[in-house]
Amino acid sequence: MLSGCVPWPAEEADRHRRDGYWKGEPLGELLRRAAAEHGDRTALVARGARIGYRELDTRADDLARGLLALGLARGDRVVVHLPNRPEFVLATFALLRIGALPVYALPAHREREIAHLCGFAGARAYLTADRYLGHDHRDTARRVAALSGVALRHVLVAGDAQEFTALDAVERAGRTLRHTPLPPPGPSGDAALFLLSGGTTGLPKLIPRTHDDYAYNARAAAEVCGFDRGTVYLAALPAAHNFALACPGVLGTLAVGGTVVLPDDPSPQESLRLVAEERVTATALVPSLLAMWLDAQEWLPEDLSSLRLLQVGGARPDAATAARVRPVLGCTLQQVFGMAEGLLCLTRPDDPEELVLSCQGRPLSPGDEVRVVDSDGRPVPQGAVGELLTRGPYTLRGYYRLPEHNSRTFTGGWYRTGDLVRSLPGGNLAVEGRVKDVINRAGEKVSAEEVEEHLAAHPAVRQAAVVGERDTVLGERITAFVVLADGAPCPTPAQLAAFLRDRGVAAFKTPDRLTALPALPLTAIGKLDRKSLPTAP
Ligand code: OOB
Repeated sequence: MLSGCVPWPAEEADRHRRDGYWKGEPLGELLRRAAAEHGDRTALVARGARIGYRELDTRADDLARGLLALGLARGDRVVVHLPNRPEFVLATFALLRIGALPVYALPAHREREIAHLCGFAGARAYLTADRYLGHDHRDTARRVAALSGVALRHVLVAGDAQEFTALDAVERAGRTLRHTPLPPPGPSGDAALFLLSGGTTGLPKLIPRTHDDYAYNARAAAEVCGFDRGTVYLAALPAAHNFALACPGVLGTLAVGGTVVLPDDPSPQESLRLVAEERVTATALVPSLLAMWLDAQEWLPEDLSSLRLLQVGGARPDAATAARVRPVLGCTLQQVFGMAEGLLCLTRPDDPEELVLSCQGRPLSPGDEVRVVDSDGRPVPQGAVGELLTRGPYTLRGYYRLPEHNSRTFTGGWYRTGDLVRSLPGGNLAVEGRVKDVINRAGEKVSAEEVEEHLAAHPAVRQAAVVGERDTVLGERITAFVVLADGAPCPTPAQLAAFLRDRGVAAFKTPDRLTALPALPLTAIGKLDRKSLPTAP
């Protein structure tokens, strides 16, 4: 077990194996098995190119050998910062096969987040793309590599690498080494990869997911969603996010021999065009993107007759938007309440429509345990709102290298989700709010504390407080209150956005509203009292 990761207690691990959840298969083998069974079928479609299972499997091995030749080895952490391109999938399997651990950054992250991840994970390598959506990621790489505290040995770039190492050259080098055996896979109970937490604290925390637990996550989600070799899954959300990676997402689709379609850009137009062109059967969206799909489809309809299942999660959709799915898109809605930490709740494809529209689903696994408790940790009566605690075969037992935080967030193996839910008959849950200081902006989780720290660094700002406010388009918007430095003018929205961009912060963390106040409300013991901030008119 990698140091800094928290294992399941031995008896529980035994139980998860006995109950058949953990199969002892390394994640890198998921593709190997699929290639053996579905060799000639199409695994990936991107920019019109099609990659078959056998080819993908061989190329992943080539890249794995190339990475080994570079000096990467078991236990090394590699920050993977790639959009939804074939290289994302190739690099994932290549790293898994050599026992190096991908740390998945989101495409929108910039050098602040990347530097933190590289430093905190002690990453050996940073893997990114040349350009994506107008941003030159090689610039990010240059800035990160120049920072102290980051001990990167390699910067690998998919596409035009300039002064960095080209990923395709690593793969080519690996192709010449086909006679060298790959190292045997490590124990399947070890961490395989790191996902990022939805950000309650300053910067993202790392969530270790083991081979056993993540393979189960992907397989079980694929089963519940009825995925099979006929499934064509469109990765409309970043594959670096748990939802599109393994719920069932890319991994769940590949596990059953289906086809993954990777759009060139995340726009609804491009996605809807691909649904029609590739006969997509399933996809996953956050509610704000769903609303855009619905509008786009009403204005410029595409042939969506192949689409069967539309997963919506990451935030709670409003009832009116959810109700438009069947009439406008002609497919079944599935509500998904999940978290990178583990627990996944889903409505089932054959649930009655009224149920699907009224809750966020029920746990994926019979091995999932949930409790709904009051602020003293006592169970609330059925149907009452309380905080959700959970544990089970694919929910983490601790964040990477954060023992103090872990001692507050986990009790007896139970993970405190920070989400307020109501438990309904049949084990379904309705998400009612949260107790954590996170803003859920269009499904992106933004830590209030992190944005406050950035704002307080602005020369015109003395103090800052950040909250989420309801917003019809975003679900929640980021509202900031600042106390200005003596005589300083309040920054305009454009100035503020430029300031945060220059600091290398992901654009989705920029406040949508900014208001100057003479002072911030404090609690009796002098802490910031976010609840007493003025609310929007
Ligand atoms: C997904 O994962 P994360 O890690 O980005 O965010 C998790 C948090 C949850 O704790 C909850 O606060 C919120 O996002 N959330 C929802 C929700 N789904 C997630 N809140 C209300 N309704 C929902 N349906 O967001 C994620 C991971 C896997 C699958 C789907 C979503």
